[in-house]
Amino acid sequence: MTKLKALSERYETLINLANKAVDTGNGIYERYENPILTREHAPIYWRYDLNPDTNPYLMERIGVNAAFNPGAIKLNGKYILMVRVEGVDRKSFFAVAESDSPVQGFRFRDYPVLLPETDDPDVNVYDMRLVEHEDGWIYGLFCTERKDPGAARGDTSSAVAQGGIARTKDLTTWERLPDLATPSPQQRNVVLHPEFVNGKYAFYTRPQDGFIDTGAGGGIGWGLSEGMNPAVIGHEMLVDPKLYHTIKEVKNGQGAAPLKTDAGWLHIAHGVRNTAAGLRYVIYAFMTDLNDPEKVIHAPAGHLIAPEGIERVGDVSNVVFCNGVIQDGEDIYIYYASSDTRIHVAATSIGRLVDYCLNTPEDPLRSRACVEQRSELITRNLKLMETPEYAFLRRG
Ligand code: M1P
Repeated sequence: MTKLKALSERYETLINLANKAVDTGNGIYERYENPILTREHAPIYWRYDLNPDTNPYLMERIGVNAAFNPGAIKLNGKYILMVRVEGVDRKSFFAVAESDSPVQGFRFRDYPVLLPETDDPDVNVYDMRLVEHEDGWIYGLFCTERKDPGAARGDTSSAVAQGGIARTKDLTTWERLPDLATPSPQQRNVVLHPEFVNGKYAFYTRPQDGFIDTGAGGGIGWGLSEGMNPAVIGHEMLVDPKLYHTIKEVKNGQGAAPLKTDAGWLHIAHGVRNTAAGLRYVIYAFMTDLNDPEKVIHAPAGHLIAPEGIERVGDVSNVVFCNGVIQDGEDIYIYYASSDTRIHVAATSIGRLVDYCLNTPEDPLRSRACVEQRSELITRNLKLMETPEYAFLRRG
C-alpha cells in the first residue's frame, strides 16, 4: 500500500500541476509551459493490477507508451480531448480526457472508448477529429489501419489506411458508420467540413498511393458525399497540394475542422518535408473562401508551429501534429502533440490568427524572391527607425 500511495500522490501532483503561458515573442500565440497530457496521465488503474495477491511487486501490467494527437471539442462547459493513447503493445485507441480549464487539469474518464468495428475489424485506429456538424451529430473521423492484403511475402509492415467514421451525441455511445469510400487507394487525415456544401457532406481528404509514401497524392483533398451512411466521394480534387521546396514538400494534411470567421474558413494543418535526419512535421495555417471552402484565399508562408526544445524528441522525433482546436468565443486553443509522444497547448485568438493569415506574405518559392520580400520589409522599417519614436532600435 505504501508504494501505491506514493504512486497515487505522484499522479495527483501531475494532474494538478498549474500551467502557465510562455511568451514566444512571435506575437501570434503563447505556448504553455508543461505538456497537458503524457503517458503518465493514464490512470494508475489502467496500468497496474492493484491487487497485491495477483501483483505483489506492483508492476505495470498493461503499460501505456504515449498520449498524443488529440481531437478536441468544448461540450457542456468542459474542454474535451479525444486522445490517441498508445499501449506498450503499439496499438492505439481513443480515450476522453476532460477539464474545466483549457490549459491544465486534464483527467481521463474511467474507461477508454470501446469503438464499434465494421465487418472488417480495424487493427489500429488513431488521430480522431471531432466535428460538430450542422446535422446535429458529433462525428469522429479517424484513421483505420489494416494489414495490406497485397503486401509481399515477408512484408509485415505494409498497411492500408482508410478514413474511419463514427458518430455520437454524448461522446459515450458511438455508432460506427462504413469507412469513407474515395477514388484513392489509401486515405489519412480525413476531416468533415462542419456545414453542408450544396446540400452535401463535404470532406477534406488526403489521397495517397502508399501507406507512408503518398506518391501522386499527398495534398489536402476535397470531395462531396450525398450522405454519411455510407459516405462516398466520387470525385476528389486538391485544395492545398504538396509543393516542391516548401514545408509541405512531401505531404500535408488538414488538422481539425476549419473555424468559420468573417474573413473566411481558418484552417490549421500539418506539412511534412524531408531532411537528412528524416521527416520533419510542422503545423501551418491557411484560409479558404466562406462560400467555396475548397478555394484557398490566404496562404501565409512557412510554419505556424515547429517543434522546439523537448518537443523535438520522442518516438518519432522532429514532429508536431495538430488534429484538435477549440474556439472559445474569441480565444483559440491549439492542441498539438510533439514527436508522437505527448500533448501541448498553444493559445491565441481569432483576431490574431486571421491577421496572421491575411498579412503574412506568401511563400515566393525562390531564395532571391524571399530576399526581395524581406528587403521590402526592412526598407519600410528602416524608414520608421529614422523617426525619433523608433530611434531606440538604432543602437550600435
Ligand atoms: O509520425 C508522424 C505522423 O505520421 C502520420 O501523419 P501523416 O499521415 O501526415 O504522415 C500519422 O500517423 C500521425 O499520426 C503521426 O503523428
